[in-house]
Amino acid sequence: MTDLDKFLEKINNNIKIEPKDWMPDGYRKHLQRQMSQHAHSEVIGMQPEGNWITRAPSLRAKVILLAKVQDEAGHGQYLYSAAETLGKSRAVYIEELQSRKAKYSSIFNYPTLNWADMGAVGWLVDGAAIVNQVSLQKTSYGPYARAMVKICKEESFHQRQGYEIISKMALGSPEQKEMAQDAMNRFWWPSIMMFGPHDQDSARSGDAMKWGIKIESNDDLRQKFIDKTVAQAELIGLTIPDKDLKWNEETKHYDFGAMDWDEFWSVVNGDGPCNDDRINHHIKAHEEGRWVREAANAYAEKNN
Ligand code: FAQ
Repeated sequence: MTDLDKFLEKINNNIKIEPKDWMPDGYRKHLQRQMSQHAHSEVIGMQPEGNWITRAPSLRAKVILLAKVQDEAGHGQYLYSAAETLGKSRAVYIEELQSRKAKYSSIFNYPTLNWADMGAVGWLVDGAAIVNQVSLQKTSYGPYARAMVKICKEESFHQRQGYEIISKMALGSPEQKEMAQDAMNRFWWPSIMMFGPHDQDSARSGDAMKWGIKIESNDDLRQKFIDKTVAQAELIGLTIPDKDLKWNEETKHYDFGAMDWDEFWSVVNGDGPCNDDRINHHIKAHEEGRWVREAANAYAEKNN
């Protein structure tokens, strides 16, 4: 039995692949790319919400938002640690982010303009992230699957806090309802684009499905998210900004309109409304934290 046969046998029997196991080069590279992209998304994703911590409308709202943003930092930490088990250091992953070689989720290149956006991000963005991450709990690489379990528990709280904010506004004064609907209008399409290109255009999906990295396809996950979110919007009287959205009795799913893929690729390739701000802010924060990393390393070296 070759190394490849043994590897595929594990995948087919749902046995996790662990860091010291043999793995095909393409498997390692796919995971290095996807897991670091995922880690970068968690950390860059702190910016649009961090922007509102000092302007939260009450102490309660501030404490909740602060806890949520700190959780995202924690998710970044687990994911960088898990990604390091693939033989590449966190410093290299971060250098790839800052030099724009590595991607992070397109959604975080949109601005958060007001408090209703905190509701939309928690409800829709974390809601979409959970659908993907619940599926990734079953991914074939052990450290990634285990990181997902804790992350999913926290994401559920994030989704709830977002839905609470948006519900309060949607059911509040006419002005508040208008703000909630406006946030929904701006975040709906970018949220459903988080799942990536359609399956037939998803170049990475073939190997990822074969190797058990992806358990469900981009389109299947997107459909799951849409199906569960429509009822949540109806419950609080918000309209999903898609005139083609319609329940399909035959498929038992919602049909929905065409996404603007030109916009998607432009944002993914660096030309979204906030790409420059996000990376520049990351570089600045990273530089400001340099002394902490150096002090921690010096301490570790002294005690080795
Ligand atoms: N944004 O062939 P595929 C969160 C790229 S966590 C940017 O389909 P794949 C929590 C893709 O990388 C959100 N790039 O690729 C939170 C590939 O690039 P390449 C992050 C995208 O990997 C909430 C190319 O397009 N979650 O939000 C996007 O098989 C609030 C072709 O695409 C994850 O990262 C996109 N949306 O599938 C935090 C989940 N979509 O290789 C703070 C893990 C595609 O040409 C606040 N990742 N691309 O350079 C995945 O599940 C997968 O990587 C996909 C893409 C599904 C994102």
